[in-house]
Amino acid sequence: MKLIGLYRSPYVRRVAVSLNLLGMAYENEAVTPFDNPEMVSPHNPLVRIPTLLLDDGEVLIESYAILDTLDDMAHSDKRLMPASGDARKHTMKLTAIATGTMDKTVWAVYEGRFHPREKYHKPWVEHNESQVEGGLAYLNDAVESADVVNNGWIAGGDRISQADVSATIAYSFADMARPKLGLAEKYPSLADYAERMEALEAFSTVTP
Ligand SMILES: N[C@@H](CCC(=O)N[C@@H](CS)C(=O)NCC(=O)O)C(=O)O
Repeated sequence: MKLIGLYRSPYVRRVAVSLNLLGMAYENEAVTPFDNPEMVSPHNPLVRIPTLLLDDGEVLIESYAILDTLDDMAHSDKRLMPASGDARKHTMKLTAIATGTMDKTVWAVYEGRFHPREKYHKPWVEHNESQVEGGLAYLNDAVESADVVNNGWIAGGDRISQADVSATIAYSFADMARPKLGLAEKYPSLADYAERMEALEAFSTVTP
């Protein structure tokens, strides 16, 4: 398999960490759609990352669809999303909040990156940042109520799930992209939990 996209993208990184946890081999092509659109466009009409080239020639896009397919390809013991019931609902919700937090961080970043200075609209950036903080506050509460700062998994259960992957990456990405928000001080339980997760080999081998 070939995973196209830089690990600085939280969506690419959640696919990479998931591939590591699922024990699936892949190569990474560390490109961005802005600097190297010609590397992405032959495979993905939207010219976005992540784009995953499977060994059978099929191409997968959109991280949620990629992750769903990888889980389907994996042995049931390793899947990162529970198959059904309350565990699935809870894991899916935490994962959705984490992914939404990534989206809002990216939107805040893009406002500064792609608009000329005179068109930069600070209230829109602040609106997105407040949504980022809403997502992180929820995940911080989830870490505290599941009592998993030092041990265990954010969605409960006896093994790591997609909620751990996405919550960790959402926090780490927001902290890297918006350092002035002081996120570690505001969400200390999430920060400590993310530090513990980031030390796992599946994460530490694919850093931004
Ligand atoms: N919903 C998509 C988001 C992917 C995304 O926004 N990727 C960014 C890089 S972080 C990108 O390719 N941006 C280029 C663009 O949208 O034009 C996913 O989950 O895969």
